[in-house]
Amino acid sequence: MTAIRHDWTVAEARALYDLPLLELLYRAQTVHRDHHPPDAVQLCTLLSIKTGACSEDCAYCPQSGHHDTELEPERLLGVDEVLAKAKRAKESGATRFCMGAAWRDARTGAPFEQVLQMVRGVRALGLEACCTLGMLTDEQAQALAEAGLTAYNHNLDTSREFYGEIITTRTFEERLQTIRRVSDAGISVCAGGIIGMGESDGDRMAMLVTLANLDPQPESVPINALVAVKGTPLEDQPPVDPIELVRMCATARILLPRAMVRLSAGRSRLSREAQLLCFMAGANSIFYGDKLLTTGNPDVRDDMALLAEAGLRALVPAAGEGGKSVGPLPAE
Ligand code: SAM
Ligand code: DTB
Ligand code: SF4
Repeated sequence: MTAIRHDWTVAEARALYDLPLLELLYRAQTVHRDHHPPDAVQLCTLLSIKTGACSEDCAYCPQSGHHDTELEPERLLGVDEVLAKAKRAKESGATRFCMGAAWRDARTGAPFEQVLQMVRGVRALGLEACCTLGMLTDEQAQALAEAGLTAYNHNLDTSREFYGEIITTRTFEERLQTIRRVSDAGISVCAGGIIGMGESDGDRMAMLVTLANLDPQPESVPINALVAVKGTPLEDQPPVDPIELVRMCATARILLPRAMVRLSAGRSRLSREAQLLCFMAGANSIFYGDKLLTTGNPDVRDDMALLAEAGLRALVPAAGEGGKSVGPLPAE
């Protein structure tokens, strides 16, 4: 069994990332099989519960109020509407329902109570519940834990060094602080980042090393390839080379052996073969549903066909706490 280490260096991570591709894949697959079923993929569905007009200036994000994108802002959705969507996600085979809000920090008062009700409702459907609401106080983290939240997503997005090139309205340190609060409240941490924003390989590795050296390591690590949206400062970034995404997934798998490595934004641009290479590299979770937050995602029928043709199965939460088991693919 590969040990979990919290003393990774950027040089070590780079040495892995730069290995000959087949050697890197072999090592990642070896670690993967030590900790996970070899043929199972977790299906998570995303919903934007509050869209756009965000006060942060994240250069990649179509929802920032600082950029002139074609996005129509929307108020916080009602509890019934969200739970109806969660029910539909469950029926189509998702096991985790993730709710995202374009907030700098989670609201207080009635809107926060509304989110707590959504969390309780999603859990009552038998789904894992995840939220991403921006920065949290200790009290908010505690309240989310009491509502039964399974995981909280809060990405580092990039390295500490490159952070200021992408976001100026908050710091990398503030990001880490919310992650600590979530962890201290007993909620699983989901934290990852984006590639394709103009960062160096060293930045990519520094981000993975920061995540790996958290104790405990995050339960899930989303790896996003930038979706270059018109009107954002990163609109002209060239698409990520799929092989770099494969290398990123493989290095994440080796550094964070137990984490669910989620192949996240940017999947629409990937060929079936590139996605399968990412699974080979240790990615074992995807966003499943026709939309991410505001941008497109592969059609669910295409995803089902891809998984079925490759003989992959859906990961289902085990009864009781902790652990996962493997189930059949959902029927169409
Ligand atoms: N406002 C909250 C926050 O920033 O933590 C939650 C929502 S935010 C949209 C969640 C994550 O989506 C970001 O941290 C970023 O990693 C990812 N994301 C946003 N826009 C993206 C894009 N254009 N391409 C790839 N990933 C993106
Ligand atoms: C994550 O790392 N990726 C998801 C989820 N966590 C919240 C969001 C991707 C958003 C892509 C751009 C959009 O659809 O707005
Ligand atoms: Fe706001 Fe989150 Fe988008 Fe940044 S990534 S602009 S915080 S919604």
